[in-house]
Amino acid sequence: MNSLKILEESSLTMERVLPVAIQITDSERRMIKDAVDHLERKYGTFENREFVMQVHQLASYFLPERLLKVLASFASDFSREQYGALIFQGLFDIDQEKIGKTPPNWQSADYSKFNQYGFACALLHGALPSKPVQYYSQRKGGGLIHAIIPDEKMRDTQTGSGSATDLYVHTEDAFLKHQADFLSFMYIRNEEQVPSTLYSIRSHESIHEDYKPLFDPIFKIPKDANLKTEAEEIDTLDAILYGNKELPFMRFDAAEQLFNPDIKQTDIAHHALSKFWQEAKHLIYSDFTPQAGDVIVVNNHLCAHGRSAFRAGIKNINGVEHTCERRIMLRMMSKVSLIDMRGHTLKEDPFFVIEEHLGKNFKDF
Ligand code: RE
Repeated sequence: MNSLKILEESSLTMERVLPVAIQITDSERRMIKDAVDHLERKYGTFENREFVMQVHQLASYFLPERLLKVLASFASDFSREQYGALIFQGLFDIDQEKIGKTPPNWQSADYSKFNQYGFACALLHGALPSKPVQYYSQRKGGGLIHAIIPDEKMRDTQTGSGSATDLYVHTEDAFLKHQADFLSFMYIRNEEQVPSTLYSIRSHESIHEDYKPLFDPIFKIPKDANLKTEAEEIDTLDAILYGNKELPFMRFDAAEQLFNPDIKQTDIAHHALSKFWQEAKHLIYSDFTPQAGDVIVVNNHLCAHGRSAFRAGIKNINGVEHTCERRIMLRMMSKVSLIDMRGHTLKEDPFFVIEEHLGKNFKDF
C-alpha cells in the first residue's frame, strides 16, 4: 500500500509541468544589449510609435535565434505540457548605480532610467508576436511599462504596491474581456529575495468533473483593489475557464472572486470556485526567486502570478537582517491583435485600452 502511494506520487512529480528556465548566454546578452543601444539611438524611447509599430520585424532582426524560436513556440503552444511561463535568467545587465535609490512609490519613478529595459522587454513581446499596449484601468494608462515598487502607504493592499501580505495568484485584469494576452516582469532589483509565485491551469492533472461549472458564465468577476468604487453592483457575469474544454484558458483571481467579502457569488458559483481553489492552492509554484536582470514572460490565459509577503528594504544574510534598496520590477503587457479589441481602444490610439469592466468601457471616453 505504502510503496504504491510513493510510486504514484513520484510518477505525478515526474509529470508535473513547470515553468521553463532559460539561461541567457554572454553572447546572447551582448546581442540584446547591442540591439537596445542601436534602437535607443534610432528611436529615442521605446514608447516611440515607429518602434512599437515595427516591433515584430525588429525583434526578428535583432534577437538571438534561440530566443526567437522559444518565444514563437510559446505563443502558439497551448498543449498539456505548456505551463505558460518562461523565465529568462540574466537577460540584461542592470546598472544599479545609474538607477540609484528606489523611489518611494511608482508615482515618483524616473522612467528615463528604465528606457533600455523597456526596449528589451518590448522586443520579447514583439517576438511572440504580440504588441505592447497600455490599459486605462491600470494607472490611467501610464505608458507601456509600469514600475512595480513597494509603497509604504499601500503595504497592506492586494496591489503591486503592497508588500506585507501575500499577493494572491491572479491572471492580470481578470475583470476585462480584453485582458493582456502576455505579460513580462523584468526584475531591476530584488535584494529582499522575494520569490515570485506562479500558478498554471496546466498544473491540474485534468479538468475535474466538479470544475465543469467554471465554463459557465455564472461568476461575478469584480474589478481589482485599485479600482474599487463603493458597493457597486456587478450585473455582468462571466466564466472562469474558457477555450478548449480539456485544455482550457482561465480568468482567475482568488482574492477578488473567492475572498472578496463584498461580492456574493451564487452557491453554485461559490462551490465550484472553492473546489477549484482547494486543489489550485497546492499547485502554486514559488521555487523561483528572480535576480536583477531576469525576465519572466507569462501567457496571461494559462498562467497566473503573485508574490509572497515580504518586508520592503530588508534583506537577510545568514539570519542577520540588513537594510537594502527596495524592490523594483517592470511590467509590460501586450495583445496579439489590435483588431479584436478595437471597440475598447481610443479612437486615435489602438494601443490604448479603455475597457473598464467585462466589455463595458470607461464613460470618460
Ligand atoms: Re498582477
